[in-house]
Amino acid sequence: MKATLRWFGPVDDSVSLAQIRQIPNVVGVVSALQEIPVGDIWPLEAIEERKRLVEASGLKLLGIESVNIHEEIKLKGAPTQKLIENYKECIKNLSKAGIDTICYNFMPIFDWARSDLAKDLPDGSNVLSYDKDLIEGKTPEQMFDEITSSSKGYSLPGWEPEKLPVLKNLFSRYKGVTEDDLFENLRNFLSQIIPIAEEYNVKMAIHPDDPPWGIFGLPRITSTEAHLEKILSLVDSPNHGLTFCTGSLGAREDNDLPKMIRKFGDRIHFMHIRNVKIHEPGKFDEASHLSSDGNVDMYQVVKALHDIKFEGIFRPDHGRMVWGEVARPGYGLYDRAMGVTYLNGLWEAINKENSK
Ligand SMILES: [Mn+2]
Repeated sequence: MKATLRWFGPVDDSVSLAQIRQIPNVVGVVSALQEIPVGDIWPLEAIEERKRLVEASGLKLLGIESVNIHEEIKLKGAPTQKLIENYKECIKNLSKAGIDTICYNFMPIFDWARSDLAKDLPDGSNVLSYDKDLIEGKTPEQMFDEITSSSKGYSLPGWEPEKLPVLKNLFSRYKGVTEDDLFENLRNFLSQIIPIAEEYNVKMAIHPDDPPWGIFGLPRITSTEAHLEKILSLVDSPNHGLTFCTGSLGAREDNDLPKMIRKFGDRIHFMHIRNVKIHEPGKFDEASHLSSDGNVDMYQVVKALHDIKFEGIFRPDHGRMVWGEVARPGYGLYDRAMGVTYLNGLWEAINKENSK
């Protein structure tokens, strides 16, 4: 498997490509043109420029995270067809630039949610944290305000400022939209874009819900093993696969991650590897990658990846903020570098054990 880090580009990330290049075994980054409004076509020239920048550092641009899906597609609103045509053009342009993996998600309104972006831990580090009691006491607008004001000035994909004024309207439009409706709208999207992904040799990789349960009464369809199984069955194609995020899925104890990795096998195109410490259902902190620091058994996760001969890309999903680093929440250099290094060690041990 190929190790990457997520990189937010030259103006929106505290971490440089030169720093990433020095992490052992990291051969590339996944990146996105988050300055392009959701729903617009990504111009080939802009993609190639990002690629040139990455390659000049000695790294490769190994995937895109993410090409986000416009809310109108998730709602199957009037502009859906035009937006799907735009999405097809994005796939084509990314393919022309040599990109073969695209991450996306189908979460209504909020791409991810936390109650705290910098919860202090006893060791002096801080982490993103989720407490359902704190979330349930808020309005969506309050949560929007709190999350965007703790971003330390970085953009937060999925929390674009233009969403705030339309939040109420979006919520009213999702009223009455069931999980079945959302599956149907996803099927409509996939049935049109997967043939293009096949033709252009691109692997589409849907990211699970984060957290993996419903919030604010919105439907969620990417939270469990049964959900992912149903999603994969919507369109039968090797180009329709998963971003398997152990951090998102791992916030539920009923998700057996190693079992799910073995089950979904070659439909996993992209791995996000992260640990979470579950305090009780609906309450968790992000944790260091070390198995004993959280609820995800990293040895078993990497062993399952070894068993399925995983050859796709992976990245440490998020890290803690350590050693006084100032960075985008979850995306500091230090703890993610430690995470990759730990995963390198697990992989080497499992690989050598199995090649005796
Ligand atoms: Mn993830």
